[in-house]
Amino acid sequence: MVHASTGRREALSGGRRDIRNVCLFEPGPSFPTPFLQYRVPRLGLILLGTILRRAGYRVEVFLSDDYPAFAGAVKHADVVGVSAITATAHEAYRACDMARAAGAVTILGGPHPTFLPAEAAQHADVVVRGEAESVILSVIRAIDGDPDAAEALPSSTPTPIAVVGSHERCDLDRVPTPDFSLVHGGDIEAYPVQTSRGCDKHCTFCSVRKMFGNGIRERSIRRIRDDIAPLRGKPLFICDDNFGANCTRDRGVLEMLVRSDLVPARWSTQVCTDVAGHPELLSLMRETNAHFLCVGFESSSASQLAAYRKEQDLDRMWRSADVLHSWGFKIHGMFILGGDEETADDVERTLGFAEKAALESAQFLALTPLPGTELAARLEEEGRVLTHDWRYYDGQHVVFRPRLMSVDDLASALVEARRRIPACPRDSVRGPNTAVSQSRERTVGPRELGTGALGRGGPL
Ligand code: B12
Ligand code: SF4
Repeated sequence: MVHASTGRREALSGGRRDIRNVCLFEPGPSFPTPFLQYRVPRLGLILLGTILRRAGYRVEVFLSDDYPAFAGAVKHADVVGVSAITATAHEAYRACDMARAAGAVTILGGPHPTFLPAEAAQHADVVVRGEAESVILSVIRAIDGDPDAAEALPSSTPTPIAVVGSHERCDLDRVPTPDFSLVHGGDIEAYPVQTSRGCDKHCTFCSVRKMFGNGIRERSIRRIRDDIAPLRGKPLFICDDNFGANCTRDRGVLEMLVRSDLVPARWSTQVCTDVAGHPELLSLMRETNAHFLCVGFESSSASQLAAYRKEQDLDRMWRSADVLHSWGFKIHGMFILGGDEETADDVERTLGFAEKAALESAQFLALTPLPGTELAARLEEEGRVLTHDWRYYDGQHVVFRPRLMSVDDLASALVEARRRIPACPRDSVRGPNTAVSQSRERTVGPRELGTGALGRGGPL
């Protein structure tokens, strides 16, 4: 089923290249964000690296704070694979351009290239769309000159560049246990562990369902135990999209931790407010040292929540904050500001909720039309997207024209939110949020967008 253009196919499979060294890189965003305080990698590159290492390739994974080491390693790399979400796409493209100039064959993957493969293809020899576990070996072998491997790839589009899409969602039990020793420099702050992929909700601003599938795919508890056993006692981040959505099964995961003597030092995860309605699950979360819970509150406005298709209301938000606090969990609230149903007063009420509910920390992100989302399609159609410069798609900049407030109002609300509420758990224990002083210059309005006046602060 491969339809890559003959020219590129020949280039990719013309003779043995003797691929040995594969270098994988997860870039950071172009502007500093509170998240950069944490060395928590996404799991994707580590899983792909594990598959390749097991197949005999020499692999190293570099995280964003390790750019100099990555740039050094590229000189000896045969293949360089770079991961991109939208906020990091600009840096991912720069990294690929640099690797190409150094003579490596380049591959781009992740949510951003998945939704914008033609754009990504301007910077890489191969673009992989969707989940890559089932195709990565064939891609590398095809690059290595194995024509059978090229034929085995599920599909690609007839562009000058091979664009591979796996289409099928992989069986999570066939995904290997991640080998974190691949990460250059080690020193991971919280180890990502994935017990499921996908989501059963339909939030309009989110692309998880398109990327990872409708509904929730689970890894068996036996395989999760294998994943966690080598991480015994270490802090974990359960990077499921919606932990607790399948309460009975998720209780099974936590019971396994207790039974197998694998309770981590502490762990965090993302949950919906519904989790507060499941005391047996909360009790097990407590027993297994769940620490910070990242709760998707989004907005205090009922009509806005309905417009986002977020199935909750302010009452439930209050109840869940009370219940989670009463169990002793710390709460990192996740909010989106600037939806079409929201006025500046609604935004103020949302900030008030975060303060009165005494959330330990909260992220207030500007609504952002991420590629692949229903929101992006609609705002594009309505001509309200102000820029496609992905550097600004980090939730800290306003990149669209809101309906019921001005760009400046929304930009100011982001700054005000930062001033009043700690932006991340670490700030909440370390005292005042130092990022606030820089926030104003990091908030984009229409004029700044035109002039490109913002400075760079990224890792590259
Ligand atoms: C853990 C997590 C975080 C953590 C740490 C992440 C980090 N290091 O960036 C924290 C909380 C800090 C975080 C922050 C943010 N995140 Co986040 N995060 C996640 C989450 C929940 C899990 C990531 C993960 O491990 N996934 C599981 C692995 C298996 O998937 P994967 O890494 O994407 O890899 C697979 C494929 O993408 C592909 N692939 C990936 N890379 C490559 C590279 C190559 C070469 C190939 C061939 C294939 C390939 O193959 C992999 C295996 O199948 C995802 C949701 C999700 N389901 O992925 C959101 C997600 C990645 N985050 C998202 C966003 C928007 C953000 C923020 C921008 C939020 C914000 N506005 O501040 C920030 C940006 C952080 C940054 N790096 O700049 C979006 C990205 C969407 C997009 N198009 O940009 C996601 C998808 C969630 C969503 N609701 O849509 N995040
Ligand atoms: S925002 Fe969270 S709950 Fe909503 S669809 Fe995305 S992953 Fe699911």
